Amino acid sequence: MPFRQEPPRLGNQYETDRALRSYLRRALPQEMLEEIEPELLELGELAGGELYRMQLADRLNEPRLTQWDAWGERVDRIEVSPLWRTAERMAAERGLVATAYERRHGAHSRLHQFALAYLFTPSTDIYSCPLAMTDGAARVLLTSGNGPLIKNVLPRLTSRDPEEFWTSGQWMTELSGGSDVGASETFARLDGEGVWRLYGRKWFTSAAASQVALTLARPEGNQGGGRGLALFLVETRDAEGRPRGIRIDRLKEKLGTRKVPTAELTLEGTPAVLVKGTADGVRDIAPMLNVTRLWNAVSAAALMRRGVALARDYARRRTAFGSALAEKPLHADTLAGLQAEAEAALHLAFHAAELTGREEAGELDEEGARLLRLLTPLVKLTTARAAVHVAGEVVEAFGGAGYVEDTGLPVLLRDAQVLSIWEGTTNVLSLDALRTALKDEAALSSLKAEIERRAAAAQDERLLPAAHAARGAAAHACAWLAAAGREGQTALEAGARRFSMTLGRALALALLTSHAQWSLDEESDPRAAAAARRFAHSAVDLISDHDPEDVAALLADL
Ligand code: MFK
Repeated sequence: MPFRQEPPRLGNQYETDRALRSYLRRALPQEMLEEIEPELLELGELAGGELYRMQLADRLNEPRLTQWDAWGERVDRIEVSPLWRTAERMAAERGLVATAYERRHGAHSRLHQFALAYLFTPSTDIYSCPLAMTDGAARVLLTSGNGPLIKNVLPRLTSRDPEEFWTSGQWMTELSGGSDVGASETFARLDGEGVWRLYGRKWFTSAAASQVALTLARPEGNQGGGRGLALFLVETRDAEGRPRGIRIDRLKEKLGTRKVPTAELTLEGTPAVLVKGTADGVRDIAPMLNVTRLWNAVSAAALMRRGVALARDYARRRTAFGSALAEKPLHADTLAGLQAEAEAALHLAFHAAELTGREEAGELDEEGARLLRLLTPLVKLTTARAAVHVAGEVVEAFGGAGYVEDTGLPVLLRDAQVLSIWEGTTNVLSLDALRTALKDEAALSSLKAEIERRAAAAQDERLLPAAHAARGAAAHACAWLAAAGREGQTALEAGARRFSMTLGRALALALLTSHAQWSLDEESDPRAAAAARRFAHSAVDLISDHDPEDVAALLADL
């Protein structure tokens, strides 16, 4: 028989996810889990079967922009890939956004929703992007108090009927800056009929095929910076499907997320509705940022899980030097490190989801809400960085096959890379976390206390060093903040990423440790403890200071 290599295969992505199932068993009331499990099993089956096969078959399809029709009419139509069309329908029917707003399970509804999203995301080519933004827009509208928008638009965003369901874009980035949103140049003018009209260019608008979008513009006469911007809602098309004062200049040629129709737009008097006031738009859109950052974290955990599932399966099917890769000590050791990273990300992302759900259900006190404000950027940046690392290792675990497009593997790395860029880069979010920690000492103290409380749950002797490492890293980060604060702003900013990553990874370790104790006690399962021990040895405490002269020397030419 000539040599024949079997491709990697996926099983039911819920059934085979020990870490997710164990987490949900702990976090959810038993009767709720029993109620939602059939849905999770069904989606897990689709994600590992039909949807995954469709995804492989859909590999070469990309969104298409048609700017003109045959008769010279400007139409700017975007056609998305077949898998995206399926994903849109499924997402509505399965309540990928709606679940969080129907609140059938009160504070636990967010966990229900994100368990679905975690299963759905890796098999639907980043359709999670429009869903994240739709969820963020729904949250913004709900908190805005804008009666007409809550009455007319919110039900669309949270509908389970594919014919009714609308997605929302989030148009913030301009040529002048993706991070420095306050530098936006788009302006808003009231026309003679009292309608706001927007003029300007939006340089990076993800999922431009959405029916509505939230965007920022400066009402004429307003001050510069973020304070002078106002938040608007735009309905993108008229009843005939023509763009409403919007020109789609082109689709972006991106490294990854190539199924996402990310566009450059020119707003040419686009009619828009004020969501809240005529200023403070950055503050008004912030709830959307926090929701999309949470989606980002869940997506990061989900994509890591997908990569590791494929690599683990392949290791059993691939033979080299006389035995399966899974039997090779070094290969097994490498995969074990990736599994621990993926489990850490799962706990971190779902911890933030848990708090978000409690906040929305009115169960979080003032202290909890401030903790969540600090936690959200930390969770986003920590999981995104880990996802890029894990995706790189996953591709490598396949050798040359991981580098070849028609295996469907390189896309894992390309798509993972976006997670640390959009919705706030690692550095921008590190600075956001630093500012929040400095402004709100109580939030940092709450986070440290949370890490200590989770670590203290570990009683098993073999978990104690991991618990100790989590507490030590958190204490080190807090001590560094105090010392750098005495040195001044330059020292604080230069160390902000190490500070944030240390807090994020320390919290992940503490969560893993406390869950591991629960799993030992309640499930007699030693595997979560193995993940905690492994993660404890994977660069949790990153605090260090570097001489600014060394930094300058390293960046000096010649
Ligand atoms: C797979 C799923 C992924 C999801 C899909 C994503 C696709 C989307 C593609 C994109 O759109 S990428 C574009 C994303 N862009 C960003 O995320 C912007 C990154 N930059 C920042 O986050 C900056 O920190 C920020 C723009 C917010 C800074 O702007 P400013 O003008 O310097 O604002 P400032 O002074 O920091 O904040 C203004 C107010 O908002 C303050 O409140 P007050 O007015 O009461 O003082 C802040 O406290 C508040 N604020 C800012 N960020 C907040 C927040 N409040 C709550 N949560 C936050 N995150």
